[in-house]
Amino acid sequence: MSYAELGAQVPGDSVEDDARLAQLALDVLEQNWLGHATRPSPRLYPHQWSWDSACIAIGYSTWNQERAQTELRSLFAAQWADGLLPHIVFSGEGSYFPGPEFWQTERSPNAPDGHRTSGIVQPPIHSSAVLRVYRNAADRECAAVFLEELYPKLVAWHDYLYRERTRNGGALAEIWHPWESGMDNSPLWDGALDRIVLAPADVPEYERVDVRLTDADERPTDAEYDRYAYLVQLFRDVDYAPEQIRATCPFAIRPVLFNALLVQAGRDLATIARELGRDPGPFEAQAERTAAALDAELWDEEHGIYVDYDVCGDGPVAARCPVGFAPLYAGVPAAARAERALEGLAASLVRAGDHGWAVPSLSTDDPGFDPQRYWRGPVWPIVHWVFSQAFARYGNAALSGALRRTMIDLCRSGGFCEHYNPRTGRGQGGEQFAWTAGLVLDILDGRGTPNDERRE
Ligand code: 9WN
Repeated sequence: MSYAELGAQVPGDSVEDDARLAQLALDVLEQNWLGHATRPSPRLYPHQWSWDSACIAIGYSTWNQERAQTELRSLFAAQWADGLLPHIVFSGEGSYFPGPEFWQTERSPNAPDGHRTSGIVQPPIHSSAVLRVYRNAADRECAAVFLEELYPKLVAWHDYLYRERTRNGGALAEIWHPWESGMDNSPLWDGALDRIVLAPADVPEYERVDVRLTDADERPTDAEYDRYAYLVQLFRDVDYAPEQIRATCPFAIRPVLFNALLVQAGRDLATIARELGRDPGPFEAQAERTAAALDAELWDEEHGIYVDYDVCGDGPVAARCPVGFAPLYAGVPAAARAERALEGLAASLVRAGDHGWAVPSLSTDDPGFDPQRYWRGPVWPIVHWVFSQAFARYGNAALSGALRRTMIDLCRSGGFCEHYNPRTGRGQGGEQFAWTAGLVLDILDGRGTPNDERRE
């Protein structure tokens, strides 16, 4: 089926009881509210996570401005002196592996006083979230104070990424741990992780908590966790010094999704700078350099998709997942290439039971596809949110709407879960999931396009 036919087949939005669903989403956020931030899920993830929080703030933004601002303020309060925005800010309660005693980030001179955090990052969607919160705010005076306060922190975060996470003058950011991608056990990391051969003595002592709390079949394997823990130990051993990690880390990847989000975030940071009367030039230039590098270095002409680059393996990552179309979200490809990528994205859609078109995290015809195992098949709300905006940006309102309706339908029937089975639509992973609720609130708010496409 062609892209155009698929779009034409999608039925129009039929909103049944969106107000009720919004209230349920707000209830989930309330249940996860820690008093200063929102945990992703009551049992599985009892602390604050970086890209979850950005999505949660986007969700709060039209419903509760103060919460949205507090969410982002508390995340950035734990930013490191060198600009690193940690992927977890520990809340003091709740069991999670790896906890602060495993990370030992106090070894780094850059770690913040008074906050316990992890020592790695997550995808940089924060400038986009801050801009969204600012634009949706009803109390303009408070919003202006918020924007002024967050601006230097966002600048430091982007500076960190361009200073520490690029090399040889390149404009694509790299990750040093699968958790930094936000897509922990995606097959995208298999090749790089397979090269890390561990003797038993190399693996630090640890005990998983996740498999006690949720179905082990829906989680990464023990072999993957050994490597996750090994990499953290490696960072810990060099006191989280970025130059040493860059020189020695056996895992370094330039991911498509991470960089696509960075392009949009850079443009949004430029808009914020303009709003505040500062110079947007440096952020526009960074965003356009990263966009150009994505298009020039990561496009795979043979398969018509963008592919991650394995820095240590010195070549493109062999695995291909639908997130390889993420540059569409940031409007990176033009003309024929965009058309081909949109066709490819549309061809990757599957019917999630009776719930409509869904983007699986791995193609259902990939030999490694598993409808339950985390980032190896299940449908993730963040991926739907990204691609509903991608379709909207390129003018396919029907498919954009279809992806939004699917998310609404999945949550209405199965609750706000961590991820969903792409064959049946069954909710899986953690329950009462905050960023699922946050993104659904944004979807219900009817916003279908990235920030720079919107009208004021
Ligand atoms: C590790 C919190 C996070 C999400 C990630 C998701 C999962 C953590 C884990 O949960 O990762 O950061 O323990 O599995 O993969 O995207 O931010 O919801």
